[in-house]
Order: sequence, then C-alpha cells, then structure tokens
Amino acid sequence: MKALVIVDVQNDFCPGGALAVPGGDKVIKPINELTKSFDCVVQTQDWHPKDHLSFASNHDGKNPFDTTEMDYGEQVLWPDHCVQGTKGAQFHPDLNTKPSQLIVRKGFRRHIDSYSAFFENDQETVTGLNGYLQERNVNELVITGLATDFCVKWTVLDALKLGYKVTLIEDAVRGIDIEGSVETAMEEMKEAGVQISYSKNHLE
Ligand code: VGL
Ligand code: ZN
Repeated sequence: MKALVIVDVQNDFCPGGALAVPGGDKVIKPINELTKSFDCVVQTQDWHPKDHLSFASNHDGKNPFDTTEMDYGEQVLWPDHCVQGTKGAQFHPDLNTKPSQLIVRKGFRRHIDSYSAFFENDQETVTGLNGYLQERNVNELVITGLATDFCVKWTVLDALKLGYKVTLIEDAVRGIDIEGSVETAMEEMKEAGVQISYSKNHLE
C-alpha cells in the first residue's frame, strides 16, 4: 500500500510567512491533485512552542540562519515560525486538507528541533508515524511539500532508512536554499536511493 506524505504546507513557509520558501505556495496545486490518487494521505505540521530553542530569538546575540550547538549537534537557528496556535502554523488555506487521514505534529519539544516526519533531530525520539504506517501496511511513500532542503530531505532519508520505497515529486516540493542547500539535498536523497518523479505520473 502506498501513502502520500504532505510535509509542512503551512502559512509561515509560504510567501508572506515568517520563514517563506520561495514559490512555496506553488506546491499546493499538484498536491491537491495528487490526493485524489491515494487511499492513504498523511500531513505533517511544524508546531513549535514560543520558547523553542530552534528560534534565534531565544539565544542572546544570535541572528536567524546562524547556527548553535544543541545536545545532538549543530542546529540552524530560524526566525520564529509555526508557533503553536498562530495563523503562521495553520495549513495554507488553498491546501485541501479534507483527504488527510493523519496529521503528525513535530517540533513541540523545546530542546529538540524536528525536521523529519519520523525522528526528531536527535535522530532518536520518534514521532509515531512509522508505527501508524506499519499498521496500515504502507510500504511505499510519495513525498511532497516544504522545504526540500530541510523537512522534506530528512523525511526522505529517514523513510529510506526505515525500508520504505520512496518517491519525491519534484514539482510538488520547494526549498529554502541556503548556499546551495537544495542541490546538495537532492544529491543526498538520490545517493540514498530516492526515486524522482513528477505529479503528472501519479494522477489517476
Ligand atoms: C522547516 C526549518 C525549520 C521545514 C521547519 O519545514 O523544512 N525548516 N522548521
Ligand atoms: Zn520549524
């Protein structure tokens, strides 16, 4: 069984948002189309408390896109984004969320950021998504959403490690792109075994 995974299509990652991904809203149309072709659709939602330690504002003298050392290693510091209960954390209003069967929230622990839909950035704390997909006999994932170089990349890499067949839909993802990080991310994902495809190849 195949599942569609929609990563972080939230206002703060779309144009006008606090951590806007260039062209972030462009993923919405292909994603809405794709949902019609899947019996299992899951979404992730970046969901931070205001005092989250991935925010530069919670570190004296740090600016967004600086880095810091966390218990688990290096962490990029972000502008405040996807704060629990805010408009920025809501899904983009044009995204059709009706077909979504499960919404996985992540990044709600102050001391650990969480890019991947499966493991938090300590690469140890689980979100529970793997258990859900196992119980539903899902062995194949089609990944879409934001951002190619962070949450999408880590979701793809963890899914491959967990043994799923993984396809990335190139026209249904966009990246933040810090110093060539989108190209690096694409290389890393290909190296790890992801299949690259286009939404038109997955429509019924
Ligand atoms: C993301 C940075 C911080 C993402 C989330 O969705 O890719 N990036 N939080
Ligand atoms: Zn975040």
